[in-house]
Amino acid sequence: MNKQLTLKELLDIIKEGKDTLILCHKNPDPDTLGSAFSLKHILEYYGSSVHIACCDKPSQKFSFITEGSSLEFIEKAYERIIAVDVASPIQLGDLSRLADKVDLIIDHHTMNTRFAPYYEDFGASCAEIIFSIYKELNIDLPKHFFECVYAGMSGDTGGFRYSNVTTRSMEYGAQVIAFGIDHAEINRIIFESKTMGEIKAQKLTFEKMELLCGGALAVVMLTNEIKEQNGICDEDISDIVNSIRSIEGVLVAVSIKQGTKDSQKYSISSRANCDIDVSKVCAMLGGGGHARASGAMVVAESPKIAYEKCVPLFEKAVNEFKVR
Ligand SMILES: [Mn+2]
Repeated sequence: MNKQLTLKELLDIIKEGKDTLILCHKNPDPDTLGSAFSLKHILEYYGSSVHIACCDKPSQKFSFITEGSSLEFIEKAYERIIAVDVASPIQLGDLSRLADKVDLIIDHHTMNTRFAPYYEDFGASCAEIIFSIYKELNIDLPKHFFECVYAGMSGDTGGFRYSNVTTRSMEYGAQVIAFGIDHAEINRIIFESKTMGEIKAQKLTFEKMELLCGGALAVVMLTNEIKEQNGICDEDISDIVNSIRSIEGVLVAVSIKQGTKDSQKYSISSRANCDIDVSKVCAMLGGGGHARASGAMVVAESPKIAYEKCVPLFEKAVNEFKVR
């Protein structure tokens, strides 16, 4: 059983100047990136040197957070490793081999597996935790810190619109904006800007998707064959589940993506538009996340087998909700 840190213990750790590696979750989104890069500012303030790594390359769009870093892992002996917004070792993807070396997890997922000593707070985003830390420390940090925190907060709440938004989310959002960041531009980049590859992937997603449970369940599977034939890469399809989620009448959206490096691994992403807890379905597949946004990794010999492993579970959840 790993230790749960109090805020005081967390602050003491943060103030220790150390050679630090920060790990982001796979398929990096604005919250894991924003949390990592804002935490970097805090750690550097206290004399730490910081490198940030992720198993996947971040989208070019998020270079306002990453400042162009490719987040490649550099093999060396770090004095400490901190994981941000990472609920389980699986979420570290190819870097999951580092999971048992992690010294500290800072996270907001209710289903966190607590694979290392952890500090948790079930707010809307991990960035809210980083901002809480900043508020305790009250130190001078550059504007980039606030841009990163805002990106994380806004990213995980869909621009402060999702059911996970609390009064604290709005208060923190307001307090961050007060530092003079261009919040409208950050939101435009996160929500209203797509690369041509993403647009192509979106078109393909609508062509390939199917509607089950009388239109309440939208499922799309993208295999390596489909990706190759259409010249799209993993970065382009990172957000496809949200495209099919927007269809009127859809209660749950699921995307199944075959692994590029390991074709027997299928990454499942699910989103709920209602009170169906998709994290419970993903838990049956060995994954987890939030009630309305969860994922899992399924190992299967063929796309058909991967599909059969997961889709019936989502169908069952949707059908049970509908008769409720
Ligand atoms: Mn998050």
